[in-house]
Amino acid sequence: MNAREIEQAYAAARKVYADCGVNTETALAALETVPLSLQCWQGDDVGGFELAGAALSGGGLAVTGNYPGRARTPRELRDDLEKALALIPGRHRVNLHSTYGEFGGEYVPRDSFRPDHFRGWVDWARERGLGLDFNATLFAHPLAESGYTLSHSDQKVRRFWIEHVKRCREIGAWMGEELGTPCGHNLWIPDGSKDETVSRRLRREILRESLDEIYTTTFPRAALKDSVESKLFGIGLESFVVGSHEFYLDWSRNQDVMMCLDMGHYHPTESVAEKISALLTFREELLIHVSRGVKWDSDHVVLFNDELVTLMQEIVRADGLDRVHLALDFFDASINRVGAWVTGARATLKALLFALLEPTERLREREAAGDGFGRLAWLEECKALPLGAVWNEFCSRGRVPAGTEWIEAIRADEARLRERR
Ligand code: RNT
Ligand code: ZN
Repeated sequence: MNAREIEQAYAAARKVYADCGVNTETALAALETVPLSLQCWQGDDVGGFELAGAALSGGGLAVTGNYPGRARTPRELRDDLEKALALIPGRHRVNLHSTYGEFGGEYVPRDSFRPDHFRGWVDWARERGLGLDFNATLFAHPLAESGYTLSHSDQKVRRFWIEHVKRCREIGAWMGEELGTPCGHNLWIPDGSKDETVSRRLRREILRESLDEIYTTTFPRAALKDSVESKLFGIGLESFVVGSHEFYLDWSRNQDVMMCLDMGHYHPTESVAEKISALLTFREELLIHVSRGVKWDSDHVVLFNDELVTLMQEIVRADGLDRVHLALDFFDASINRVGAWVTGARATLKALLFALLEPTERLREREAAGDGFGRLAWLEECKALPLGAVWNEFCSRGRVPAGTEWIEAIRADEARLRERR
């Protein structure tokens, strides 16, 4: 598709939307302001660069597949991120786990991580105008093996993890200050158990104490934005997860800490989209981990499907675009990893554009008039409006490939990845 074809198709689409009362220029302008946070861990199967760490183990997460080309060094990972970002329209952020520091060939225990271990990332991000987000890492570690970290009953183990999270929040705040854009620090812990657990209340009391201690330290909001992420179950954590939705919802109510809702962390028929308006009634901000659950997996590459579209509609309809942060969270080692990033990120932005192009005012009028049929019929008509033409225009303005060209760009990059062993 050449520039002229994109332009012509867009001009026609603009008219179709205008006839429905939608201004495509307003939608494009809004979409441009939305950053996605790209998860570094898609590039190396949640491996990280800790000497002892290497591969992900336990902790309720599982990465499957052995497609060639896994990034093995920070340099390779940054190269791959750049390749991905060059195919995603808009200005975005990079989300790091603490185990992705540059530790100079030395084993640094997690309770001793420091900002200078992340100097290389910050310099890189600054040069490219990217914001950074950050995550404490409480899995893939001998002290997480028992299945408990911040809710561990052994005081020594618990201290280790409390200290780790404290250091990660400090590092995050430092990143936010260095880059002049608040760093989102998200906390997810794998605590829980495969089978019937009797002392559930005890575990939750311990977790509460740990959190209370960690979050007494506060940082300027311009530097750090905290969030806590709940989960229903994980692999090997089928019966009990300490940090459940209700637990964090209640705990964070009186804290300056956002809820993080991961789209793969709820009952399969439970809608994360439906929670947006409830949470925005009481909270200033939220974090969404954009993911796709497939049966018992919660981390498939995101696609433009009903869950994603409904989520975006709820954010837009609730006027929550600047209060809901979007971070991608999936990892697939069975396909080209750069391709996975780009597929998920483009799907997310395209779903958001779909929501921004909704004739919401018309729908609200129908609704207010009690015209249920009219509302349904209009919702149905929206599905066949020329989204693709507006999307291509967005890509073209953002100087990234429109149409299917990005697929060829991923293929052309295969040889570079295959050299890695
Ligand atoms: C795990 C959570 C968490 C992780 C990342 C790697 O179930 O979704 O967000 O995916 O921290
Ligand atoms: Zn998540």
